[in-house]
Amino acid sequence: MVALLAMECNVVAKDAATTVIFDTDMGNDIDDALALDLLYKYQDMGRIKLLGIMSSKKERESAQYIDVMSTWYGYRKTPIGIARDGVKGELATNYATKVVGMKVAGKPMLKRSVKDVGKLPDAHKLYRKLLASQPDNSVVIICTGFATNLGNLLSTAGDSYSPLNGRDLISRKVKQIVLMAGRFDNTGEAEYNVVNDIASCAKLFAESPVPVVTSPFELGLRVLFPGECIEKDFGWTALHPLVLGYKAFLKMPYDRPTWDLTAVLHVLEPGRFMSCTKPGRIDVDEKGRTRYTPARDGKHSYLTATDEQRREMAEFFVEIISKKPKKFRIKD
Ligand SMILES: [Ca+2]
Repeated sequence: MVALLAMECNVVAKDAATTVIFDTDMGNDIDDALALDLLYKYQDMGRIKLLGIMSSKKERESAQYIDVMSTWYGYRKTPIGIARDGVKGELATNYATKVVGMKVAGKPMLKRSVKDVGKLPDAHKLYRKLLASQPDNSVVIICTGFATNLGNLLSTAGDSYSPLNGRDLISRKVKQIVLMAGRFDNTGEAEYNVVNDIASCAKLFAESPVPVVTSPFELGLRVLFPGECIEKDFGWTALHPLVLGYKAFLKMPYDRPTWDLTAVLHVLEPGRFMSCTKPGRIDVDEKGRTRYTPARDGKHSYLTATDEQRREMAEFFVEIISKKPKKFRIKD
């Protein structure tokens, strides 16, 4: 008889670069851009390899802004996938659209590498291509937007990249899926990422063959990134897509919850700032509300932090994000 293994929460080895795919609704909230900064800083340190970035938004400016960010950080070849059936975002606060539209003397203010984002591959196809190319049980997927692309991936059939269907390909190649999604604070409210694509999120929790860990709404809500950092710590650059985005998102100065950053941090620094609940099952109801039930053989858990850990996390985010990327340190 084979004993059931307890669900591993902190799956990332600290001595080797972890391979990561980042799936984001870039443009809806500035925390996605802050989270991508963390990923590129850890790639600078050789701690992760960012295999690809997927946008779950309908607006093409989301992918354009991702391309601008990747180019600025020196990673212009990072593959980008788009959701042709993506969720339509809110336009008034969309910093991605504002930043990619910024011009100097009639030309885009920030360099980009992708000529036509409309020709980028579908995210679920790019997932298949990237996953098929990796060693078994090696990839961590972080999704800080809607589960649209992962839902689509789960529904794919075998193709030229792999004979495996989406579910079996995830089972073979992915170690863990980490989300920013849901809430477990007994308010009866649904969380934004879930409620914007309830069907895909419910499908992901119901069908994922690998462990799913989520950072819930109430965790990032209480760890604020300070607007003061944006105002004071970036005197070394006039053209920073993250700084421009932060300033374009809401009226300055403002502090912002770090929802998406906490999900990324769990992968970058496993066990250091947050704990996981015991294994359980997370269900999504028809209104997008999430419910967690402990279960010994469950594949789901969510992240929690003490007051002290939240303070440490907030300081750590400022320390990493205010650092110059490697590309700029070399020039000094
Ligand atoms: Ca997000």
